[in-house]
Amino acid sequence: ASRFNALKADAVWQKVWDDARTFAADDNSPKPRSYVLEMFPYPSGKIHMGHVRNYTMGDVLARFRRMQGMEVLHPMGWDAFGMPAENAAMEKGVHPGGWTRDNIGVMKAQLKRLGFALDWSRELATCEPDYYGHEQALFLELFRHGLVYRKESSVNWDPVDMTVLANEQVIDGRGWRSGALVERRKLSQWFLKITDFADELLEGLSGLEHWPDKVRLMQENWIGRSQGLTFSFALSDGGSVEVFTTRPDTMFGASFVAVAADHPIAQALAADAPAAADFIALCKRGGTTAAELDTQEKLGFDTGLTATHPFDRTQRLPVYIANFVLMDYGTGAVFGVPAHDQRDLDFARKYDLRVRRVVSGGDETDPAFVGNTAYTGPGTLVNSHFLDGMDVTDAKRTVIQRAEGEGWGTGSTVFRLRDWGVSRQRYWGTPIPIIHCDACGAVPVPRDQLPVILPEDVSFDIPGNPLDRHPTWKHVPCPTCGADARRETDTLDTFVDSSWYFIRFASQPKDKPFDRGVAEKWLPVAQYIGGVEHAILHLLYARFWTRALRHIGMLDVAEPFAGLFTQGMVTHETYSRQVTETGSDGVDTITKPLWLSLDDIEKRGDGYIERATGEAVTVGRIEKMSKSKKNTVDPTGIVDQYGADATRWFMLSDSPPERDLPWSEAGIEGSWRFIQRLWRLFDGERLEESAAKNAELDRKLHQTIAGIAVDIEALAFNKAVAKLYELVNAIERAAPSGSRDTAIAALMRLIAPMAPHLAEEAWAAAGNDGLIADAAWPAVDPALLVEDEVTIAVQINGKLRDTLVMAKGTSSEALEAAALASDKIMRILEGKAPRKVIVVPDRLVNLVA
Ligand code: ANZ
Ligand code: ZN
Repeated sequence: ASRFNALKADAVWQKVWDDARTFAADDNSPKPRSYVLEMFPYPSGKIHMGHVRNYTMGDVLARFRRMQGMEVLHPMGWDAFGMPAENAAMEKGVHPGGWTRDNIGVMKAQLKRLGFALDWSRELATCEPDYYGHEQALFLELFRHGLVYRKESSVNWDPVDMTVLANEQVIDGRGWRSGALVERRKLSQWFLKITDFADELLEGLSGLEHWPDKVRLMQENWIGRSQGLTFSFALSDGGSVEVFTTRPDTMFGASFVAVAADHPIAQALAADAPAAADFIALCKRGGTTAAELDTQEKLGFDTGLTATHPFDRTQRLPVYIANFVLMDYGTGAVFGVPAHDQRDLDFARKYDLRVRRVVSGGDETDPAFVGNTAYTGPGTLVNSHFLDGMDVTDAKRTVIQRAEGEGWGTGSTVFRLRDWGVSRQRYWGTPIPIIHCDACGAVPVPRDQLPVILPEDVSFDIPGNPLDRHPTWKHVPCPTCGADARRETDTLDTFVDSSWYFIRFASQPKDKPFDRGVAEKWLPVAQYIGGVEHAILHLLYARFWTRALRHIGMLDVAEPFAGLFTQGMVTHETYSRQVTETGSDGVDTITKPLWLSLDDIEKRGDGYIERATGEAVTVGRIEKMSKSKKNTVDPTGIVDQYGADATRWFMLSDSPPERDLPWSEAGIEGSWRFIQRLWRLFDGERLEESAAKNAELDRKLHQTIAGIAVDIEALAFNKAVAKLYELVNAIERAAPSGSRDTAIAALMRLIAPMAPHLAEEAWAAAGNDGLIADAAWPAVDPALLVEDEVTIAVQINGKLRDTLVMAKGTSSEALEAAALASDKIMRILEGKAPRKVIVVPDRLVNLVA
């Protein structure tokens, strides 16, 4: 048999598929539809192994469903706006557009080289006007329906680079490029009303049964619905302060009230008390995220005010400004119950405030005692007057009812979710289609003036947003009154681009964002595959966008992704050499690893040495492939060496797809050898028209056909691959027969989703017409799925003593004889005959001794 020339076959079949438009999806096909989608890539330069793994998984499912007779939509495009392009512009002096489009060219060729079954006719790039122009139209539709608004909001401002920084560009409070201390600045920005959909987005999660539980939980926590009570305390100065609590049951344990540094009460106090102003400034220096607030030391400033307890007018609680209260959650003010909230307890210990336990867990030695751990569990109310003896749930309900009855509070729901700020002070993004007029305010760009095209003649030689200083672009007449007006120079968050691309893939008319009828034929996406890093924001925004379009009557789809799968990462060993450097003080020396790439090292004995220096190399942990650790393996080199099919095969074979896949040379070589083994089977001698049967092999084949269909649907590719190995072993062991020929012919189709080039080559060589990509998945003969062997339990007096593997349908007499002949049974019976024998055919033999 000859050798499979993968490189040649790859090129041949990729061209055939391209020319025949084999994988173009037909909107009007009468077949059942399936939309298979992987998260589209950011065109960063070259594809990496993570892409290869992600797209291989989707590809196997897409090809398999086609063979199952479905019309499959499997598109690809580019999430092409974003900061790296601007960084490249600043660092290398290239234009973001040129850089991006060059990268797309390279990466597209790389994807094609892997033979993915993609409908390239639907390719889109979010940086092109024929995509973002429609996005602008959608933005204005949302605006028209009141789902877009403008408000002041703070941003990270780099005073040296004079630019707004994204959160990930702020490192330890400093600008990533300039190293300057970052300031907070207020800017007027655009927001999308995602909070209007908070309830829907939360409730929708329960219907997403084909999503990983952990992703649903992350979304649930992000939305963060809390139910409780909102009410006001009367203050000693005649004013009042409104608080939100999820624990109205703990009311009698309250020992203070605290407001956020931005709260109007704090601000008013700061106006004439410098000490208060200093404290507020101190609070603002720290981080402001909930996570940062949780870990900081709890600090407070006593305002001198007191608050009257609503149930006990004689009780006066001190009012503090506190650094752990957030202004934009609830009402920006709380009452503190140290015994039952850890932050409150830390605070009370520091400022020596009363700690009174009001919920008893029932098992504490001293019910009144509170150590340094707050009790947050369930229990019974104590020290709480009319609430005493109730459990927490009843007490909550009782307090809310009483507050509502007496008119001083209301049961309320609060969400952690904030509205989505979409303004970015960046060049490389979708221009926000708004014109600012001094007389008319913010005016939408009229529909016939869309798209608002991003000017290409910009420079990056000075800091700031190039759109702001472009000589002409922003100066336009007001669409309403004709006066001189200015374009909005902010662009949209790139998460907007990825919030609807799957709709545009399904339908891309020229004159509108999508054709509703066509999009609804394809949507929702049957299977979405991508990285878990998108589990929260991207998926939440896409879900919101889809629901918003439904709300305004543009598309009747509730959830965009019916199935979701988050794949594991591709990992690799790391290599390094220790280097010693003088520390920043110029005196101390520090040792740190210098990371080395596979190209920097070579094998020497059991280990490696660095090529350049000959020094010994430390083999480090297996980690996610990353540029910083230099442990990446470039897919291009691998495909050129081993071919597309071996590369794909390795991506599917070794690890469950949700787990990390350690890259190894031995692994890819093993895959390559297996591809060659398959080829030898396909290319070998075959009996002509032989009638000879091999019942065992027939059964193995049909079990494999049925089994891997289930595995592929469950995305358990490694299991499917394991079954294929078994089948191949069985075929190789089998003597020539008609059954063997049939199994080999079927095997071509079974491997076609995973190793499509080899499959096409073998299919053609075997004289078949058409493409194997269009062939039907082999039919299963249900009769052959039935197991022919059964395990028989052998019991003595009802106790399991041995098991026997017997042919199915073995007679009762034969089972009894086999049981009595078992060594174990003979030993236990010590040569005596049983008093009675009970046989349940195909199940068990019970001997009564
Ligand atoms: C009294 C109380 C007693 C509370 C107790 C908790 C435990 P979740 O569940 O996360 O919604 N809180 C309310 N607004 C806040 C704000 N702006 N900044 C910081 N904390 C705030 O948390 C709700 C609880 O967090 C509320 O219930 C409030 O403290 C606090 F044993 O009220 B609680
Ligand atoms: Zn105007």
